[in-house]
Amino acid sequence: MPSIDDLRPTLEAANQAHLLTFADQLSANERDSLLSQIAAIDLAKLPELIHEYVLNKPTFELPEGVDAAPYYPADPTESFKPYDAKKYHAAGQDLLRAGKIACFVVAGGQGSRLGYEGPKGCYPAGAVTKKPLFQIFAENILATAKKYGATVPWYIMTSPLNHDATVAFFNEHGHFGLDPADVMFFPQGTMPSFDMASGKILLTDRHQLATNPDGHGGSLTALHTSGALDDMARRGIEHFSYFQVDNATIRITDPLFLGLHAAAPDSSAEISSKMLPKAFPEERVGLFATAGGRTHVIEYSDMPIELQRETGADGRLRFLAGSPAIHVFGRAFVEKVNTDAGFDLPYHRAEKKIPHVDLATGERVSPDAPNGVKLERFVFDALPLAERSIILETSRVEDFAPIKNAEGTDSPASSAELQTQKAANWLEAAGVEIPKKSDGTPDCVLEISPLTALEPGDLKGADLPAKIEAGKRLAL
Ligand code: UD2
Repeated sequence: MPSIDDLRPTLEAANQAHLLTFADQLSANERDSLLSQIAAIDLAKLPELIHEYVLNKPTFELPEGVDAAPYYPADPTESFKPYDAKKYHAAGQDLLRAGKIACFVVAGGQGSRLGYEGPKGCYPAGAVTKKPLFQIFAENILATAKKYGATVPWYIMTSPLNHDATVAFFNEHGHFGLDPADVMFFPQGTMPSFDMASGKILLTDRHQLATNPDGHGGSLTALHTSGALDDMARRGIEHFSYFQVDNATIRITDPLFLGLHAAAPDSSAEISSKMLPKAFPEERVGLFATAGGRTHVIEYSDMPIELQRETGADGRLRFLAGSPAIHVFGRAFVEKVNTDAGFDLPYHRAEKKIPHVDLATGERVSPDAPNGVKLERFVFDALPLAERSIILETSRVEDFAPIKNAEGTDSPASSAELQTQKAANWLEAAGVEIPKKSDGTPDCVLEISPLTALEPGDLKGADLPAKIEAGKRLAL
């Protein structure tokens, strides 16, 4: 552990000596804790980082020659990119059967928009059962393992803020029936949070630096440093499915997606993505694009609105492909980027209200306007590192029912409606009569556990009612 005298000159050079303001008043334990937090920061890189991202707002330049990214349509007979869906579905199933697929959820986010205190994965999300998101995912993985007769390990990225609570939740619930040996938790990295005006790192307590999780892009580093990639290699895992903790209907192990990722001629099996067609031009989603032969996700706020409104000859939006943050990664790719000297994803800047200690008075301040800057990395910034990356179209009902906000779009209520619609489609296809409201949506609340069916075909032979009564709540 470095001493205060060791650290002071380095801190002064980085304009961060204020972190020692209260050092003389701390207990020995508090001082040790402060010093180890400071020692964990790359002080040499700090001044440049602060200049570029905190004191200035980096300007985004649209990559030269930017164009809409091609994608595999949900309907494999579409004339613009027809493909043999059966073949790729079978290729994905072969990978599952051979035990070469793992699952990876990023669950380190703070979830403040939802106003829920605990880890977001503990949120009661099932439309009927209110089972937690983590249980829905666990059932998905259990059902996949059973269907394909293979072990499907699950890697869960937490953050230092919710790690213990997440692990305790799994322990309390017996890992939802999964073998604990096949579930690995690891916390992501953090970044210091900065004062917006001065670029100084904020203190949340006299001995405590303000920090924030380093973004889902930090997962690519954390997979390496935690030993998760080594664990995958030991198990013979070749690819892993990447998903966000807020998505209640994600098809975690979609054989078609896995098969296209691993075997399509225009895929280098490094990173693949699913896309959702934008509902309207101004929809706030990241957009898939190509430039210089590589795939990118460009944030809606960085994409000129004229381009977002442009339509093609068929009348559809030119930049149609929005990102629901569903990917498959090749393990070898993530290993490779971690050993490349130049692997350095850009930072994104967010202005936030950050409670902190006033350096002059030692009092805690809770600002009512943004006073600080948090820096995060985004996982999709790794897309251009992949040589050839494919995109598969999916649908909101089948694959995307996120819970992000307390009300309105992407809320528990909208997620429950999507879960119901998905279940209704599957049941209808199996011959069950579904009651409808005047707008055509189901007049009932439905939820199908992944243990009952992972895909519509799994309902064949299940014990199903002939008809569902209006207003009924039914979990299968
Ligand atoms: C993300 C995407 C958006 C769209 C949407 C789909 C960004 C910037 N935007 O928006 O384009 O694809 O998702 O749902 O990504 N997380 C961590 N650690 C962190 C930060 C986030 O694990 O440090 C996880 C978080 O737990 C969640 C996911 O990443 O599972 C998304 O995080 P978010 O809620 O900040 O992103 P969101 O919904 O604004």
